[in-house]
Amino acid sequence: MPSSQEPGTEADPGTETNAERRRVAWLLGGLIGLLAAAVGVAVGELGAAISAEFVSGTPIAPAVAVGEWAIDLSPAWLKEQAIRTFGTHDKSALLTGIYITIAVVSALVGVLARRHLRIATGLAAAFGVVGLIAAFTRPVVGFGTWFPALLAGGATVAVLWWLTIWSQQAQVRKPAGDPAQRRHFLVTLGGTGAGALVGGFGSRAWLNSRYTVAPARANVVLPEPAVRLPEVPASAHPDVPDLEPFFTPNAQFYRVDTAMTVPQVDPREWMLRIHGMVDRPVSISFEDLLRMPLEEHDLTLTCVSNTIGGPYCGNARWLGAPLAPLLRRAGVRAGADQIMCTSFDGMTIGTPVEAVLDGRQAMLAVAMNGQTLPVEHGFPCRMLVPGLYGYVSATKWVVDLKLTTFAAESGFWVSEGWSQQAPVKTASRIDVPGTGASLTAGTIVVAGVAWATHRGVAGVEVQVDKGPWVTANLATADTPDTWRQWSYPWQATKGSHTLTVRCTDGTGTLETPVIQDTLPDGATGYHSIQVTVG
Ligand SMILES: Nc1nc2c(c(=O)[nH]1)N[C@H]1C(S)=C(S)[C@@H](COP(=O)(O)O)O[C@H]1N2
Ligand SMILES: [Mo]
Repeated sequence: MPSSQEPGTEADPGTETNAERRRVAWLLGGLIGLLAAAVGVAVGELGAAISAEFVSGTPIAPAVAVGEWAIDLSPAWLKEQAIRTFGTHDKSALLTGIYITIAVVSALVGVLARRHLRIATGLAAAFGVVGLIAAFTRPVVGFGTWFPALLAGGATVAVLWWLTIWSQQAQVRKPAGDPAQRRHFLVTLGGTGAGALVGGFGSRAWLNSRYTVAPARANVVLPEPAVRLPEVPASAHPDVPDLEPFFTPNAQFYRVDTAMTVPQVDPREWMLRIHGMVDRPVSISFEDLLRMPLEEHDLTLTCVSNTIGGPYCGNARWLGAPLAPLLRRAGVRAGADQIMCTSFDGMTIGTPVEAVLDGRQAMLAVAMNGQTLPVEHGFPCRMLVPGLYGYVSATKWVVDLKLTTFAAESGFWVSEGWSQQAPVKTASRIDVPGTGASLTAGTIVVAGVAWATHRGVAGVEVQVDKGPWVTANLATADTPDTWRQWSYPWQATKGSHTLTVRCTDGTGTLETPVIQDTLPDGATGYHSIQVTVG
């Protein structure tokens, strides 16, 4: 093989040009880098599965740890943008982004390794260290957090080193190489790739089968409620095609949280501690909780990140233990105005003490729409306080309630720039027809929902174009803590039209037309849709 070739000269059969060599280096280097990273990711999954199988704790694959760390580090506007762009899929989008980044960077590192092996392996090791640091920033650090990262970093470095050296030393390259060695090398590359795929996905499946509370959840026997609510009358839901049901099915209920993987909290190990500025700290187990008189309560939950007309609002019949008696049992000391709620996954949410003690149905919920709380909605227990946005009231996987003051500390979202106090703002939404719909002239039933949680909805009005506001038909109210559905038979004439909705809350206050962004305490402004009538 010639050691150099004049650029542009015709290559003899059996030799290669610089350009060709460079292409091989890029291809082979990139491939080796990718393979090394794939093995690293797979081994990380394997490490997480091993710790789930043999060591208790919270196993976490390194890429997931990096994702969670990225969520922690990203500013409020970015999280907000992610929720807006990807909605409930924001976590999978982030994880996809992380994997793409790993792929691109590792391919480049593989190319670099052909000339500067030490620097490249150093970079690969640095990546492992990032995973390790991410692991140690997790709220719950144990074997299952650092072990997978260590394993992943080590495997990446080893595979990069091994394959790079082999591909350079052995006679594997055409045309001069030895066909047997080349075959062996290619088979090894293919085997490594296949091994990483099978090992990675296999470990993920193993992890998912080990690290799951689904069986424990299925075993929960919900007790007979001390307070059972009558069925909501059918008239709470206007019978309009495509209008969502009065109660949002659990599977359709919006989900907003920072958890990359849904926390798996074993109800047998779950404990809720109530402490801080109290006379008698209280600890209750899940069994204790189920033995308390549980009450049903209908409540609409809304996210502060919900934009005008947005989907982050759901209504459910919850079952849970009233929180106020528990706080009284603990004896809240004078001056304590905030409950700092902490979840199993380290989320902190500051809830006003006053809201819990003023008579509203604040609860520790264990069931949702007649089913044991779904894992993604906080199993085994979540908090709910009517009238407040989720980020200041609805801690999922809650394990700790510390009585403190707003002056002394802030919860996660508040330290990100959201308001300390956040009552749900009055809002209304047109759900049918959808915006942009093409309709036929005649009677068109317009319908939607309106909420002013804990104040109730007293009226809904619809406006066509710049016309007068006309009263819509309100469906039967459930409680002031739930949304209210409405409908309006519109005599539609041909042309393009704008339909706008507004509502009046139970105190007689009209929804504000002032347009405000979600940050810092919830969006306002009227929801409008555009339709074409032909
Ligand atoms: N542990 C935990 N609880 C949490 C959150 C979170 O990120 N982590 N997000 C809160 C927010 S912002 C909202 S709006 C509600 C959403 O509850 P859902 O996902 O059951 O609809 O949960 C709240 N509780
Ligand atoms: Mo939220």
